[in-house]
Amino acid sequence: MWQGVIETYREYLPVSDRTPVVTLQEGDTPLLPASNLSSFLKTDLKIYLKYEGANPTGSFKDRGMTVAVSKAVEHKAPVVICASTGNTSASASAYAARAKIKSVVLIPEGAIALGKLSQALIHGAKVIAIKGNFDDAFTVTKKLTSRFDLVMVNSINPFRIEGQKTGAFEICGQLGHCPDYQVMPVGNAGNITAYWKGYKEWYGAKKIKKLPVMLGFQAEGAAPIVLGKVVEKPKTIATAIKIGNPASWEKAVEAGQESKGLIDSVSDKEIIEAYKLLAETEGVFVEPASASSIAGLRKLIKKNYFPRGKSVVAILTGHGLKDPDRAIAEIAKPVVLPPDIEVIAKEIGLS
Ligand code: AN7
Repeated sequence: MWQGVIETYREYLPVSDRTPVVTLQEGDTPLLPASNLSSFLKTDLKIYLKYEGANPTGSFKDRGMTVAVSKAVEHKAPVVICASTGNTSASASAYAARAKIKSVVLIPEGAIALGKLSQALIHGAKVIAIKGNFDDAFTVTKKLTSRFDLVMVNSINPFRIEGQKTGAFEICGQLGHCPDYQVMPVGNAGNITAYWKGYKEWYGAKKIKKLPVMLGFQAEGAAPIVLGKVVEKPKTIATAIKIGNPASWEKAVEAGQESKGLIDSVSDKEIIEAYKLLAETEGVFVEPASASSIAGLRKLIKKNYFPRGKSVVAILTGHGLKDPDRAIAEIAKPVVLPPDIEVIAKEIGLS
């Protein structure tokens, strides 16, 4: 039985016999070959989709949260706290519930997707909506943590990065080798930091013979790393990555540079196109932030960035059901008809 990322990768994680393992059996997510997408994009790239939306709370955050909450319990922390654009709060509140400790989540008022808010509420977190954006919520959370006995479980908590690096281990195991390229969204920049650390450790442990090129994508209206300056009022429909001052900024730049990759941006229009394309061609429903991986991949294919015959893994960080409002807003509504066989048959085009 799969026992979650701590048991599976125990020797590569900062845990000991004294660490109580708090797990929802996260990890072991699908790595789907995406040949329909390759055909559509007219590329010979071998594209794989790492579907992190298949984690227990519907996002990649669970890999990091199992380690962060387990360590918090080991250190007898009574309360975990985070600022969040949604997925961190969903994950933190679920793992805290399982650990029987309290969770507090600070979210930007009116700016997180419905599914994520419902998760934090149902798991019993103390949910506080901040009058401000994510960056404001993050700053005040850090201040609270320095004054009170709280463990912050954002990705500035190094245990989060440790857990999330297992995504890299898993991809290499599933593929049987290291991919040539990896594309992923960048928000607070913890995940690109974690993946790059994971690949380097796996290389150091001689599990893989080379390292991938790391390609990170921010949303155009929230692209501080690309612009080289803090964005005071970030703007994008991809609420998960609506972040103007990422905590792991330097580490993300480092991952891009060391791997000879890049950090670039994609527009909301490109994100929405990729969002629909992925759902229509591969049957994979992701949230908009995750579609920035595919939007970025598409942008680079158009620029002839990739040499022939290479492989690329796209990290799909969160499930589409997190943000149902966005899907409904983008697609035409269902037609409403009476329960009449003739009328329905005509609408389908059968008669
Ligand atoms: C679906 O939940 O920052 O670059 O507070 O939810 O590691 O921040 C979420 C980020 C990508 C960006 N995709 O990852 C939060 C939060 C999805 C996300 C990212 C997030 P990082």
